[in-house]
Amino acid sequence: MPSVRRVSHEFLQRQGLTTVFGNPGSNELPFLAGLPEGFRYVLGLHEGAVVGMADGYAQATGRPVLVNLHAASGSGNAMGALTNAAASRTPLVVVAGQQVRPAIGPEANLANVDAPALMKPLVGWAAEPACAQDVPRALAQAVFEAGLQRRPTYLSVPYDDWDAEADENGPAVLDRRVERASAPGGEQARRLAERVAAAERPALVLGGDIDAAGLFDDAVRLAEHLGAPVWAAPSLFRLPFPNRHPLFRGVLPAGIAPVCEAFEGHDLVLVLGAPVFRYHEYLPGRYLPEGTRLLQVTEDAAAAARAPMGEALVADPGAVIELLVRTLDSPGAPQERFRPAPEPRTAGDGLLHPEQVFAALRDELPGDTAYVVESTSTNSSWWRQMDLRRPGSYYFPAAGGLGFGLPGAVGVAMAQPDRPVVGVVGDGSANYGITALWTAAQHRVPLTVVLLRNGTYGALRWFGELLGVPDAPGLDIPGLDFTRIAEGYGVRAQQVGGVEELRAALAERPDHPRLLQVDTALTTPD
Ligand code: TZD
Ligand code: CA
Repeated sequence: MPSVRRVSHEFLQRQGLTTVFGNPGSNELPFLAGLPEGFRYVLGLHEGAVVGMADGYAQATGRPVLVNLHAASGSGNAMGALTNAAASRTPLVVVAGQQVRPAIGPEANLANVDAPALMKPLVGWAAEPACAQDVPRALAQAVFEAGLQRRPTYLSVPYDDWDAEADENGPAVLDRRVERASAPGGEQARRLAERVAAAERPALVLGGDIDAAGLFDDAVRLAEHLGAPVWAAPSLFRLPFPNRHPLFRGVLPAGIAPVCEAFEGHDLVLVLGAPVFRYHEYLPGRYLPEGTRLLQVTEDAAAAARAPMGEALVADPGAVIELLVRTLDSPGAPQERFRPAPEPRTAGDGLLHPEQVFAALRDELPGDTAYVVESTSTNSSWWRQMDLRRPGSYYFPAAGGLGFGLPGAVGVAMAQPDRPVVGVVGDGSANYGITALWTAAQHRVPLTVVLLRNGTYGALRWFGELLGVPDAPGLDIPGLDFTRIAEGYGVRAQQVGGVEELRAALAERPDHPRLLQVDTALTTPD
């Protein structure tokens, strides 16, 4: 019989999980022994960066990705990054090493005492196989659960298991295939179409899942077919709709009262591919205006179950879009043109306004550029200036956990080598995932990082005002020079002065990573 390791490696190969993002320790080495031809191990120097890179890579490829972490300490370091992967529904398969079986109970050094429990709230499924012979099957389950649930999964494997002989049924996992189809049934489809057809002023709310599922263009078809206004769901992590499209109304504000206000006058709100809703600021009020009904269509059964209002249908939003376009009449709404961006605002004191930076990105970079954004106080400036019309154009840390921006940009760029990728990262955010620069340099990833340096945690200054805390300590971050930090990790860097210098730099297309540091004025997120 082949070893547990051999069967497991072959399973991963057959499933196409051959790019591994990891940071190993002693417990993990036996899994990595004799990795077959075709595997690629992408080393990250900190587990937060490892998971952030894997998250970006998995989102951009749309496929499950293997992550290799070290026991409890490595898994613990990855927790913050996993909050984002859980919220963006990224299928990461985390395989962590464990001490040998006899050493776990006595808590030898590097034993992960209750490994599944450590990770449970953040992953959709976590396990440590009960015996070595169950490892290949459990690994298969980790991969399939990640794909079906669209959530990270976690498998802890005692390192003496890999050398064990597989039992005769072990190789049975090699031929497994697990798929899901979830079009609404006949009666559900009829009711849904009737509800939407009967609405006099329907509105659409689209979540990040729409872009993740490759439904960006389908969403445009549906909106134009219905002539309905479109919002992006609150706490947006991927853009589901062209942001300058005449039907686009922007990202919903992440508070109960303002969301209710936005829906005023609409009798039906159809939410596709989003939880209802990921609010942020606590701004209490009614969930919905009088006379507004809400209907949520999502593949995420947990999101349907936990929503505090409305009806929900757990189904593939793609199948529902298709159904509505096919069965409903179009009012034939006249098509206006895409809205132009306004003149960018300017700032004094030799600083650039973030709007000037974003206008430069918009004008100088190709229309299919993918942006990974982690700059929190510049949110409104971003949407005022950008013009994103393509699928997969925008990624943001889905749970607001900083440390996704730089690693996520590296992962997206590795997944899409032919597409320009730009990380737009604040001087605060950059520190949480800074080690990803090293991986970018080692793999010569052609990534541009635009580092916005305003010397402070800008969004927290704004939040402080909102919460009546104008005098909180620990908000300023002077004395950081990311050109020198980047150079230390092997990434070429440049301090950029004015708009013209920025535009000239952006017009270049180097085949290696680079960082452009821009000193910017402080703005507010809304
Ligand atoms: N730690 C982690 C892991 N995630 C967080 N979200 C925070 C801390 C808190 N936080 C925010 O929510 S925004 C922010 C922090 C520290 C400031 C980010 O600063 P920045 O961007 O320089 O990247 P702005 O544009 O100056 O706000
Ligand atoms: Ca900042």
